[in-house]
Amino acid sequence: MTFSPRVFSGIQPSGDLHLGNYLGAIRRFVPLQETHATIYCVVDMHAITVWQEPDALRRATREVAAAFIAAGVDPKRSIVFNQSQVVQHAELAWVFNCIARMGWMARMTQFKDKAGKNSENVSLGLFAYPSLMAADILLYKATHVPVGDDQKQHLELARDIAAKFNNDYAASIAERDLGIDGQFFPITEPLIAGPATRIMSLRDGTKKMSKSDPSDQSRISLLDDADAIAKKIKKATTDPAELPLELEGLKDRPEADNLVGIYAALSDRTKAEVLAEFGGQGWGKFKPALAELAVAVLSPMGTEMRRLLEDPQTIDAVLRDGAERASAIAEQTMTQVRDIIGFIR
Ligand code: AQP
Repeated sequence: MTFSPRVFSGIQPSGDLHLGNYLGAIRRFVPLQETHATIYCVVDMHAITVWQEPDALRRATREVAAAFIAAGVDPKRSIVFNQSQVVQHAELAWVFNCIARMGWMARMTQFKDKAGKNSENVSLGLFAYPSLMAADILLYKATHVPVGDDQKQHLELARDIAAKFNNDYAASIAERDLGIDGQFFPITEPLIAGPATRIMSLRDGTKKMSKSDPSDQSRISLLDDADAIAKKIKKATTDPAELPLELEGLKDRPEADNLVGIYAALSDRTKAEVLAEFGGQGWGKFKPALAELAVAVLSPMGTEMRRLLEDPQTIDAVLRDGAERASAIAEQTMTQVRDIIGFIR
């Protein structure tokens, strides 16, 4: 017997959704609906690991839900909800806080990047973030998680937590016959592939495109209109050389590599195919072509997001319905976890 194929992925409502979130994650959610049971979550409890204005958090939560739907996620086929409505996420995260080791958490590069020199002063939640992420995934016994490359280390930690739980409680799992080949939790596989696993900032090709970058010019927001998208691409930092003919020529040219990667991802081609068309040409040719492509792909989605956001009550109803369906699965897992651990109920 094996775990049935199930996908879980989450996005934080922590600011403007951007092209990196779309290409690295959201866009890939849609075809998975054909092959897997799919659960897509707006992870609002993750967002509050750094300060969020309450009204901005509500707005951003609806914006992420609208992006899922506008990109093609069908909330009838998939479960679409916000994390805080399913309390079992917090409950399982606590159990995992007691499974994960301090040393494992201390190695997380995203915590080090986000805390910077200020690590004494950031929230305990930011440190424990990967444990909540493991709970998000494993509450649904998800077998696959589509994420961008920046989340790879957190996913490895989720695998370590699942393996330690399976091992620590092996006897209890076997006694209750709750395992599949002895495993209560699956060892989840990341789905990280293609030319867009890490989209970089438009201002600095060595930095990840991110919601929390203070410069709006660093990212293409999913709510940018056609004009703003084209302007940002036109102004994107580049080097003076023309585009190379071969992939090898993108080495040590982070900005060129990033823009070619974005073109490849948006046109469903490889970077080599893009260079076969544009190699030898200058930015004056390539940037307008990229702007046209980005506008063609992104602006219908932005328009649909804006339309959906005009009716927040309908979005809230989708999230409530998704939360009910998610809760049914989550409670089943937690009932078993409580028994395995030895909690009386
Ligand atoms: N630059 C990126 N390229 C490719 N994928 C990316 N993702 C994020 N940035 C890029 C993917 O988007 C999903 C959601 O990410 P998240 O909101 O949970 O948190 P994050 O990875 O920390 O994203 P941001 O935009 O950088 O947010 P802030 O600035 O708030 O930390 C994930 O699958 C992620 O891999």
